Amino acid sequence: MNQKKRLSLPAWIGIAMIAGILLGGILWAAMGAEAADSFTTSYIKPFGTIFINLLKFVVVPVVVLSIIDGIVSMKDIKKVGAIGWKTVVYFLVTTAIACVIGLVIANIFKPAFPVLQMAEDQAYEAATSNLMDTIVNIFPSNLWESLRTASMLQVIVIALFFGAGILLAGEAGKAAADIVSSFYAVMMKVMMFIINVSPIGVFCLMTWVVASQGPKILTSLAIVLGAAYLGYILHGLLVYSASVKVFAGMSPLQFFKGIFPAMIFAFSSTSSIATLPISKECCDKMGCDSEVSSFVLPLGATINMDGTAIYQCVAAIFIACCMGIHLTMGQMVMIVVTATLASIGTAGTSGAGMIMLAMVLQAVNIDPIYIGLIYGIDRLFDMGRTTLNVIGDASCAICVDRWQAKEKGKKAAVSK
Ligand code: DAS
Repeated sequence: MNQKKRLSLPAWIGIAMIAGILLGGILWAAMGAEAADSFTTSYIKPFGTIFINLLKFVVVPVVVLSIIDGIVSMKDIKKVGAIGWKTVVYFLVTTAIACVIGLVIANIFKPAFPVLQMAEDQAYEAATSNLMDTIVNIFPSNLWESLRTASMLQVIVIALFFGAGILLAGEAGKAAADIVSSFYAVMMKVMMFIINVSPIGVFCLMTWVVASQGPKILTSLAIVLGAAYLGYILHGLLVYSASVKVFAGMSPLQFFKGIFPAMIFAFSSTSSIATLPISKECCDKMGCDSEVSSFVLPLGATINMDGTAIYQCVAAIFIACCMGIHLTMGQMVMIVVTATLASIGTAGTSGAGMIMLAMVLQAVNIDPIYIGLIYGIDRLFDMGRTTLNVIGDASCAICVDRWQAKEKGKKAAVSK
């Protein structure tokens, strides 16, 4: 009996996005902006709010568990020694550069971002604390209060401490590591369920945005999407080309040709974890030692997300701009710090980065509900950011592998 072919999630998200745009446009044209905004805000947006609330509900446990799980997965760091530390340093430096690129591009595109009339009725209290207060406030004084209030930087610091504690506890921490790993697997199932019902959220939020802002918002969405992709491309061409050239002596063209099959799969699947087998095969074909790629790639798919970091910086600036919010330099730095740390907590699965965006927005006091402005096209953002994430993991594997080979060569020369 022929199995009825079910539509894939991306197809449903695409249908929901188009249906939302059409319904929003019809309501805007038929009722006028004000009436359409009032109608959709009263009867349609609440269902989108439910979806964003579900995202906010999972963000704290997902961040805590994924960071702890990511740190604990480095338990072999003592075994792989130099590989481990080189890998973590490479990840953190490239992700921080990605955030800066994202911020610079977002600020260049800022004049083209719209200030939406909803900004007038949002009394926004800019974060008034100075940088030193911000740094002090990153460190939690009360575990439960940090978790209850979703103070995301404090949540991350808590996760880092517990992850390090489990690592340092050795055998005594093993039971805790297993519990974290089990809870993380459960939490990922919960998150994937929320992602799977996301077409409902996409439809409702897209309808509300287009009905209240008019079809002109689509131009703004195209601009912010273009800004993110410009960031993806610049980071990939500048940072990874320079890395493989300088640290691995490999021609960028040879590298991108070698990783191309993984790029295509990442772009279509929007999942770094699902792309792992192809990334591994590409790196091994480029001569990467299997021990290095077997350590770097899975770790990278868990904690290295340069594309996601760029997306979060660009999206945070876009949403702030739409809300008529001027972010200070201190808040931009806060976005870089939060996006870098958020990328560690982002799972290598479809749509995970958008969930972490809620965390970045909360760090600068912006209500995550305004993710709804761009959520309808998140899949389009995700295709590019996942591709960049995968390229970043592969470039790290190639560079660390060549560093190791050079060091082994030097040691051999010295011992002669
Ligand atoms: N889709 C995620 C990945 O697999 C990235 C993201 O959602 O930001 O890397």
